[in-house]
Amino acid sequence: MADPVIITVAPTGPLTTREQHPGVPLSPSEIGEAVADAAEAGAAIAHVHARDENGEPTADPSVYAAIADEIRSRCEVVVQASTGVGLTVPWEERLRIVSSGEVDVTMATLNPASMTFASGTFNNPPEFVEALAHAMHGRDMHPELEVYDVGHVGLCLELVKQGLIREPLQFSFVMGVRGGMPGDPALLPLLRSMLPAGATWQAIGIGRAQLPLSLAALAMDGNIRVGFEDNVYISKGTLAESNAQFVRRAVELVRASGREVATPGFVRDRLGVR
Ligand code: KMH
Ligand code: ZN
Repeated sequence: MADPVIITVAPTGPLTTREQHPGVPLSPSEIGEAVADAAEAGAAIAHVHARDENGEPTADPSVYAAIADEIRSRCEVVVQASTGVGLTVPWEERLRIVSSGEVDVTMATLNPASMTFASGTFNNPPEFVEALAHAMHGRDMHPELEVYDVGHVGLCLELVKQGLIREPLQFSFVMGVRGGMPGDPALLPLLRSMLPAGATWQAIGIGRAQLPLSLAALAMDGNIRVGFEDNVYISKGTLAESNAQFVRRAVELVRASGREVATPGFVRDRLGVR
């Protein structure tokens, strides 16, 4: 019997603009509202990015703390803070999200390698990755391991060997970013075969890759992520009404696949997070 499907909503991201979608939530209260609607629809995890008053990505711990508060005052989802933040924010600032002690979340992202990302550079040097894993471990924040290429799995497993990440591991296969793996479902069996027993994984399809990768993940015991961070079109040429609409469609797909939708409580038990 396959596990229930964990639906993560990623409502904002670093790159999506109001020009691309007028409804992208930017302020902590907008993010709180969008996540509450998505949680009502069936999301169990909220993957969040902070923006400043100009709508630009920020690693300011106080904004992350405000987002977590806005979400927790409305719903029970597991809050996962992005430490990727945005391509223009230096890693020393990004580290403060988990090292400052200001942001009380139980999950945060860990991006294991530097890479070309769309038209920019995503800077994750080894000393940052190790410091991030160390800080998260010390604060009982569980990492979401974001894998953009096959070799990134091995880098994550090295951190496990060093005792910096505890099991069960949670992997995300991010596919369709320029500079990373293409959005091709045929890669999923290979990626899944590289994971240790007991790990969970989700497919993150960017743009038009979102729907086919969600369908493939559902057929393979995987989990899915939806939201404006990854894609704003519910179908070709049609903007989604909201992040919650993406979650409602994900729930329909999960049910059609014969699997159940996971609750936040299931996530907490499965991953051992608060
Ligand atoms: N900010 C992007 C470069 C994360 O959330 O940790 C990648 C990203 C990863 O969004
Ligand atoms: Zn993100």
